[in-house]
Amino acid sequence: MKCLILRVLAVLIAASAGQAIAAGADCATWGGTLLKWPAAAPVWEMCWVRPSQSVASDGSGLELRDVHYKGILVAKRLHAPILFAEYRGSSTCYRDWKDANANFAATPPVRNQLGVPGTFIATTTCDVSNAATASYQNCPWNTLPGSTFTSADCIGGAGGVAIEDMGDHVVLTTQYSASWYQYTSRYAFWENGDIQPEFGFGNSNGTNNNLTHWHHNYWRFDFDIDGSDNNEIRANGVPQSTEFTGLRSLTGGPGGGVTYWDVVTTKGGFGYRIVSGNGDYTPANESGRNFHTVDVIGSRFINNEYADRANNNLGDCEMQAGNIANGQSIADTDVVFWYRTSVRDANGNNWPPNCSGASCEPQNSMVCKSGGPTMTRIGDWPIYRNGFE
Ligand SMILES: [Cu+2]
Repeated sequence: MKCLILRVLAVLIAASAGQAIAAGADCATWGGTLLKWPAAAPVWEMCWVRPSQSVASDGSGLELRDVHYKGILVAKRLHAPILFAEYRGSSTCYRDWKDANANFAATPPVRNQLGVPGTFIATTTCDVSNAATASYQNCPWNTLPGSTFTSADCIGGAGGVAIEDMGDHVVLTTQYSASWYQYTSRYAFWENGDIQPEFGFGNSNGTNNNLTHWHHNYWRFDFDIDGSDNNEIRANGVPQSTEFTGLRSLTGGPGGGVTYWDVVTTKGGFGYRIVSGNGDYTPANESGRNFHTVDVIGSRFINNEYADRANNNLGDCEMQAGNIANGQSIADTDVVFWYRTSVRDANGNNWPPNCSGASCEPQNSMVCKSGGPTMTRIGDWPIYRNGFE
């Protein structure tokens, strides 16, 4: 009873102070399947959506909606609606689709439900692809040396999402295909509030791995810290007032290149810091084709603006960031942060440019590469509301 009185009191105080009242994920409104983790005393709540059901033109991969941490809204939507492959020394390039569920390995207790994984953790084509030139085809990757996977370990033709309770964090994993490419999308949500998105760029049969090429994934992080209004984006701590594009810097800092971005609520100053991962430093426009020239975009939220283009035509190979960052105010409003992770797959004889023999990067095109930022809580979060003391 005492606890209930305290809780009612806390809600009344929060309401009178004009603060949002703590809440959980509302999947009846947002769609998707409710995940509460840990099951007994949840700190994370969200609605998850498999690639085939995701929003945006030709999908947006693994999509998470109405994400809450300890009763406070973190994000309206986390997803990856823009995806490309581009090739060196050829006119070929693709804007890929993101809505074709694909097969990967996951133990039955974690298939499309929260569970403890047991004998192995969710494993994708990217996860097993560690050889320079080998193609392992599809789960259970019968040509993988030493593999113990069997077809019963594979999640099945309809695909889905593995949701693994790892004790101090929960991991959501899925795989989707665009022809021979097999993309891993994975998120870890930690007890302390950290979020780690990971994107892996796999290939099932080796097609086009004789060409040095790049893959680009653009996440769309629609943060809504403690509500959709009154948010702002800071670059190296500096609030941004207008939509922007930017480049990441490994060695920058105050006055120099941007090494981190924050999305915070101006009412309370708390939010998330986004720091690039080690795998994310493939430079913008490394191919020289001028298709991918920015690492991040800060934009104002616009309903149904999920990409730089309204369609997803396979041949539209240029990321037109200026269609998203086109001069609108982003001060103290509903904002979206876009983040590119790219990798390079080298064929062994033409990278870097003008290389020959031993001066070329050895072939690594079938070694699956992955990357992604780390997002950590910053500021003074009101995590004591609504019984989360
Ligand atoms: Cu590749």
